[in-house]
Amino acid sequence: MDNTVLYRVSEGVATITLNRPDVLNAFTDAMLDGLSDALKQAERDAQVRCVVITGAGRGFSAGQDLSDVKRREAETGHAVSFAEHLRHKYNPIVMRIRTLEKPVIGAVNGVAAGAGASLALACDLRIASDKASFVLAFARVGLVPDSGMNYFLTHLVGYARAFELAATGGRLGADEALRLGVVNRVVPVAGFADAAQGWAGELAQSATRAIGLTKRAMNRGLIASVEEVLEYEAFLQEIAGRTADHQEGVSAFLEKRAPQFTGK
Ligand code: LHQ
Repeated sequence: MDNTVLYRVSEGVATITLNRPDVLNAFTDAMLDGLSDALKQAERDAQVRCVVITGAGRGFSAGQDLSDVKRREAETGHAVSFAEHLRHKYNPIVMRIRTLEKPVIGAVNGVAAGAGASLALACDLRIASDKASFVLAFARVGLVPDSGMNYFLTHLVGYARAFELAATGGRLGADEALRLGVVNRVVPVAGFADAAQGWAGELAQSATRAIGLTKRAMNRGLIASVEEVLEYEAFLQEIAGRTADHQEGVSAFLEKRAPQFTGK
């Protein structure tokens, strides 16, 4: 992993920091590989019970590094296949975030544009600084939204609002994002990192196995029929019901004390 993506684990929380602050953490191939590796590491490490993705400096991520595309085209003498680039680099990252059985928080410290905004929306939860914004930059450069944006934004805000944002390439500020339900929380930029870590810390102390299963259940819920969801819930509850955390949760309730969850 090169230093364009930083990875740190502390008290059950893996923090992945996109680290090309001079260009608002725009993505190069190496950085996308680094992000993918970091997510794999967080997935494998049983100590990790919550993941935070954030950006260094004043941006979250400005999406694809557009100069990098131009540079590669100049070097090779032929056009980069965007379809292949998405299939091989961005899409697997989005799927990894969605299938990772641990909560993933997008800690949107500043502007999130293009595929950077898609990445933030792929996370399960979002906390934004009051300086953050979402820019659906795709239309501004003559492209369609990608990296899951057409799925995530339409589900979050409905078709008409999503379409308007995409078609105009407009900027959605933090407060408006909160009002529309695009982010869960907005906090002042001064205490932002601590607020994000605090929230992640709470999740990392909870019954994280059940939360991972909840993520599976809700992702299925977005696309399945009521009947299928009911059956899937029964299947997952069988698993959750056999966890140590379920036993601990019930014991703590009956003994009128706070539960001590281990994520097992
Ligand atoms: C950048 C970038 C950037 C390079 C800021 N690249 N340098 C997927 C697969 C395949 C192909 C194509 O695309 C995709 C998906 C996508 O992500 S398409 C969308 C790509 N992203 C954009 O079009 C966003 C471009 N950036 C912007 O519109 C602005 O920079 C935003 C609105 C994000 C922020 O504006 P400001 O706060 O005014 O900052 P700035 O524009 O001054 O940027 C700061 C620096 O970062 C600047 O460099 P400089 O040397 O002048 O200081 C920018 O050139 C650089 N930068 N985004 N994507």
